Parts: sequence; C-alpha cells; structure tokens
Amino acid sequence: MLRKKILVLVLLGLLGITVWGVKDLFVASPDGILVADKNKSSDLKPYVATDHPLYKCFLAEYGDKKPLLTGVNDINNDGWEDLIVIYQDTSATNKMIAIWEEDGIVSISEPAPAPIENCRLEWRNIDDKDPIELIISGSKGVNVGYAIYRWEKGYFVNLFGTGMEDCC
Ligand SMILES: [Ca+2]
Ligand SMILES: [Ca+2]
Repeated sequence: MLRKKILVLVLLGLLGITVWGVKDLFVASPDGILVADKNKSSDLKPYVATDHPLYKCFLAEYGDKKPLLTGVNDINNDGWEDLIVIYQDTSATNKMIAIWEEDGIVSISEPAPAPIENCRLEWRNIDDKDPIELIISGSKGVNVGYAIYRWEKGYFVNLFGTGMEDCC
C-alpha cells in the first residue's frame, strides 16, 4: 500500500513538473498541503478549520455532509481569508465548495467534483497576479487528476486540469 502511495505521489510530482516546470509543487508547507484520505485516516491528518468564521456557513448549508478537508486563503483578494471545504457528498463521491464574503454577503460556489482518495489542496499563484489560485488534486485507484481554480468576477471557476473525471 505504501508503494502505491509513493507511486501516486511520484505521478503527481511528475504532473507538477510537466505543467509548471517546478519540483516543489507537492512539497508540504505549514499552511500549504493538507491531506485527507478516508481510507487512511489513522496515518494522515485531514484538517478541518472548524474555527473559521465561514465554517458556520458550511454547516448551515451542508450540515448533513461530512467535511473531509478545508483550505483557507483569500480567494477574492479582499484581505479576508475565505474557506474551501471538501466534503463527502455520497458514499462514493466527494465535492468541493468555496465560501467567501463580500460586502457582508456570504457566497457559496456551486459544488465541484473532488477526488475520492488522497485529496489535496494547494495554493499557488500560477500567473503571478492576484488572486491566488487553488490546485486540487487526488486519485481514485491508479487514476490521478488535478484541477486549478481561481475566483473571477464573483465565481470560483475551474481554469484547467486533467484526469479529474477519472478520480472523482
Ligand atoms: Ca477574501
Ligand atoms: Ca493568480
């Protein structure tokens, strides 16, 4: 199982090298990569930011869903931290939503498919312009995939990615 995990990580690493020409895409950092794997919850540490002010909005709208992983950053570049939540939607599917507040109004993005296994979130400013982009990646069996999201004009949009249909 460890071997499989290493293989997946290597594949993800290669993906990063191919797309961005960098090797540190999946290197862990204090507030960077967080890992949630429902099959391996004992040796990995999924982090859910239950103390984030916007977490209550997740509970209000998706209180019946199980949160798996959160990411915190200022997605709309207004100086306030926003919240990404990956949650278990059904026994076989995960979803991701973005929650942000603007002029006192909280917005929640449409749920987007999220990988089933080894789900990761990483923040990276891929175009060197604000706002920051979110990279979501993960796997399902031997299939790996990733997608890049950016907040644009009131929407959290999928810019590009690959393989997500096979791992979500
Ligand atoms: Ca913000
Ligand atoms: Ca950017």
